Amino acid sequence: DPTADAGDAGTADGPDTLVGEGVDRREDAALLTGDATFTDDIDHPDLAYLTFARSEAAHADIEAVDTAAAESTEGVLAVYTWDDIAASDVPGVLPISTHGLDCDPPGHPVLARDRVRYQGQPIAAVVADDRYRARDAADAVEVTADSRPAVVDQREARAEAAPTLYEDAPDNVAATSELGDREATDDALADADHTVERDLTNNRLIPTALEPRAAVARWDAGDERLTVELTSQSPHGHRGKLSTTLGLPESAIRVVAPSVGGGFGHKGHHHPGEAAAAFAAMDLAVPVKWTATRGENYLAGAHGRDHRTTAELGVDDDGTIRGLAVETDANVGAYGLGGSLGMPGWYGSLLSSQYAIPAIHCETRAVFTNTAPIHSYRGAGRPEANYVAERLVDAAARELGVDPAELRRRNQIAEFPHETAVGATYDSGDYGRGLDEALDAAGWADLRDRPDRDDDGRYLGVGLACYVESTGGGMESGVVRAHPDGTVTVSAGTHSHGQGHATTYAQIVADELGVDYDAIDVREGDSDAIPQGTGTFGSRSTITGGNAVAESARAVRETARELAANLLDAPESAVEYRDGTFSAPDHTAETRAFADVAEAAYGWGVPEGMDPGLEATTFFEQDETAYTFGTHVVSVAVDPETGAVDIERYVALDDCGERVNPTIVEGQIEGGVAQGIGQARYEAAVYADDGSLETDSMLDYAVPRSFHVPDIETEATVTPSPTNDLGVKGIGEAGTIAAPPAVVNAVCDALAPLGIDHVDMPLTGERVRSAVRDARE
Ligand code: MCN
Repeated sequence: DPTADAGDAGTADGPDTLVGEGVDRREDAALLTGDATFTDDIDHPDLAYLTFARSEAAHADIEAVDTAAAESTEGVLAVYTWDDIAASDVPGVLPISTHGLDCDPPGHPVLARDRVRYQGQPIAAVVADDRYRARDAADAVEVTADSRPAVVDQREARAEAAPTLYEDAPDNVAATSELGDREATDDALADADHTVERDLTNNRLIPTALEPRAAVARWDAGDERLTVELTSQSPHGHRGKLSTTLGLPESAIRVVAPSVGGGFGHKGHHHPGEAAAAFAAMDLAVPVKWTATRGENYLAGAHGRDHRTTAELGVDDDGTIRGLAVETDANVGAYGLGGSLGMPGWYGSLLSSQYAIPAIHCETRAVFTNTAPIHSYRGAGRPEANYVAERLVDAAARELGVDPAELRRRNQIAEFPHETAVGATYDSGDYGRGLDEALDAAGWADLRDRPDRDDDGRYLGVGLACYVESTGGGMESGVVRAHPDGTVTVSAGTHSHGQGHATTYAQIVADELGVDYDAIDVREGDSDAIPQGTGTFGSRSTITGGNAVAESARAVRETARELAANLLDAPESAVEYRDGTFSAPDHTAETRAFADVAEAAYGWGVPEGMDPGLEATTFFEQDETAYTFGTHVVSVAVDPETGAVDIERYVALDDCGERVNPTIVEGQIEGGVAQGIGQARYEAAVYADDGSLETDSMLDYAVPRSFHVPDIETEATVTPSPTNDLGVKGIGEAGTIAAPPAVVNAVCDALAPLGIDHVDMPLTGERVRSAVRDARE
């Protein structure tokens, strides 16, 4: 029974707690039996369907858009181009944060104005009474365009002769940023006994959520209110962005996120589809649904990663790391979405990984290319940074001929808080213990002692990666409301799209409020019902949302105690609360259940001077970042003839502070590791030179299947975070951060006898085989 009763809650004044228990996820039954409602399941009377006519060219000037044939297709209600938006009072441009940019690029227009900059950019929107008729009509839109040369690689885009996307960014650089101290790093590298350098590619990824992006928009002309149901990680964030794009006040917009089939970062952003559906619903006064196909999601949804980096690490004979110099060109695609153009600027803040590196310098350029916009994909900057640090540390170990675990141990940070050379202040950790326990669990010494090859001639290797992940950040709301019958509704501005907040928030509130777990209902995803929210990304929900609901629960408990004192006719200080019951044994034999107090709170039991009601709202602001950490160890066997990589064992040790629900934590790690293995071994978005996306379907873009992912052995240490009362750190992205370097380090270790010191991700059979062939030549 996946919704097995979690049992009685702990009590506020008592010792039992649900936090720390692996309570079964209460959301799974609906998700697994098909009872959950996803956006594309939503139906309304007179529902119409919107589809885009998209640009085939990656870079072109639009001369004419002929919509006549599309308009005369049966069932078509409207065909829109930019001219229709321009003729309305809707701004029609997705907001972009220009803070810190070297240029002033325009935001992404909902429909292309006079120029397209990536393949798949929407040019016209067709609305019809049926989704297939809409598709047929979209195919009938005739676009006349004058092609421009395209550029897809960020380093080529910086060359003088490269095509330019924006006139005020002639070198295609949107922003250049620096972290750390260049001079100190140059000196440290010059003084170091050894330096190692690597050119690294962090491959471009496409988020593959089960449900592509989708939206259903309704306009109530009487109320002048817009309701948009959509696939969102941040309903209030989407409301704010729709408000800017549509020129409507936020009070006129309600955003509802029903069940969302995975987010992985790309459902935090505003894309043209949601705004176009809203524009059409307001214009036509009918509900309008837009659902991206898988191919459209691949072509024009925000992609992730795509860094090209040159990095140099200095290390002394005794293994002391002296400095790290990093230069990165980050592809940001053709348009900024929200703050995406600034993202490459902070990626370097995790380059110190777990090590006390006295000097680090990182220069990053955010570069426009004729490719789909790039934003965050699970990990968002942290996997890129950790990959650089952990590949370079491995390279240094090889240069010195020392055990890579030993080199790491010699440099691990041991005292906290610790400020790194790139400005991150690590809150707490026990890095040495994490490393040792991971190595023990994996049997590191035995794995290192294996012969180079097994009986089948496969090369054997073992690798590890340590990591540090910044988690949390910003404000989050949490409301706890007790109803007159003693049941409780908890709501938060975060949004669960697979993470299990309905379970973990209920565990937290059950403990803090001392009511039964089953009496607690958790709500997220409705901007009308929840005061304000930031959303779910950056592994922030447990820290911010969790502490917000915890604080509200404590406030409700204290209000209930005050009410109980009145009902029991006892001083508040004499009131005890145990097993959901208030008593004052020194004053009366009477008791009051939490439900009695809740009922009294709404009328007859409220003493003079107290307001009726039993609820509290907290806006929790996290001032300091909490840093999750861990060590992942991987052993592999590599077939030199086929290039096949067999991951024999994968051991993940992670420390996310206090664990609210260790089972959910393990699930999050396993999901993240699967995606990290996807990046390391299979996934890469590939563009042809003319800007056509070659990997525009799941036939060409290789997401790992379950049989590609080994059993992941999870281990944990628990180092509470001093940054918040619950002592928690986030865990939602850890696996995607640790897995890529751990896998690549293991494969490079296996191939070391051939003299191979690096193979770029993804480590497909073809790439590995070519590396072996080149090495043998
Ligand atoms: N948890 C816990 N104890 C902790 C930390 C977390 O019990 N110390 C639990 C939480 O209570 C929550 C889950 O683990 O139920 C994840 O919590 P947290 O680390 O706070 O991360 P968020 O809930 O903010 O989730 C965001 C993170 C991100 S950024 C991406 S991307 C991601 C991810 O989570 N996308 C996911 N995990 C995903 N899982 C699924 N199934 N689908 C996605 O799209």
